[in-house]
Amino acid sequence: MSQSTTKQRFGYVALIGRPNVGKSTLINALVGEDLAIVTHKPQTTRHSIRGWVTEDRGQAVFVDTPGLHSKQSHALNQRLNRVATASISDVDVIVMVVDATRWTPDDERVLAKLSRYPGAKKILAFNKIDQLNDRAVLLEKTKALVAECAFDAVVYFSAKTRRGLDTLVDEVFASLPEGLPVYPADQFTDRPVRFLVAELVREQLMLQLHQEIPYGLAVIIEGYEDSPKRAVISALIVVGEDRHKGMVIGQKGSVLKRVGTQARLKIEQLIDKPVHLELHVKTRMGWMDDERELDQLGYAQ
Ligand SMILES: Nc1nc2c(ncn2[C@@H]2O[C@H](COP(=O)(O)OP(=O)(O)OP(=O)(O)O)[C@@H](O)[C@H]2O)c(=O)[nH]1
Ligand SMILES: [Mg+2]
Repeated sequence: MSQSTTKQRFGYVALIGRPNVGKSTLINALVGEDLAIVTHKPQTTRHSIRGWVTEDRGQAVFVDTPGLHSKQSHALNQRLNRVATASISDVDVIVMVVDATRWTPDDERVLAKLSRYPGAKKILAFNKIDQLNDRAVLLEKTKALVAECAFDAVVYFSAKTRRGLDTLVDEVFASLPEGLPVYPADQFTDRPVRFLVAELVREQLMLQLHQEIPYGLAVIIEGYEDSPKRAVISALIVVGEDRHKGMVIGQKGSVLKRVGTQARLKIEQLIDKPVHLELHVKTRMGWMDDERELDQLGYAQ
């Protein structure tokens, strides 16, 4: 069949899985942009984020989701699970992302959800094969999982090294219905720059703060003045307890300074111009359990 008569495909593809399996790393690798923040800590992602890939054969709109987890210690965590579950309810393809080196009870819970979506094609996607030692164990696991759930395809890849990614993309396009692209080919996400900027600040906070502190932080952009030469951005870091404020600021402001510098460099890469970034810290007591605060901070219900 010639190119012109080949029907294009279009559809939505949710990436779901427990925290830390590499969903955000995967969407970035697929889209070819740093769209979703990535850290080595679980529960990094807090929003569903769409990023699309446009090719001659059509357009696949990937949806990154928060990691589904059983420890719902705060109202925020419950919202994150709801966001992830809502993201899979109306898609054409569900990609269940799994860490090829480790299966956990949280993976089991994600698997149990899949049967509720009989209308979607399902792909079992083993990530992190660059870290895999024992192929035999993985093949056994694959057999057991395929027996348990009717997957349409199984793929093995590394989002980090990109090995095997083409096969995943082929399987995704093969599973999409016919249709024409809906989103502009010269864009890659429907999230505004302000959102991506706030996330880049939160990424640095997640990386540079320890124990429970990064989980109790949120970032909002309070000011964004854009001119052709530079952007002046003011971001507010919200902490849920007064004692966290000093830790975020650090001795003589050292932590905040490091966070600001690293985040600024990444924001400059994103918007391709010099950035002046101001960071402020404010306590909003118990925001993680306050439904109104969660609304105001932009967390979906
Ligand atoms: N070795 C290796 N590490 C990977 C790979 N993919 C992701 N990682 C690492 O796994 C960690 C978690 O990656 P994320 O992409 O943030 O995982 P996530 O599933 O989005 O996590 P949540 O947002 O918390 O649900 C990071 O340290 C990544 O660098 C891979 O293919 N190989
Ligand atoms: Mg993530």
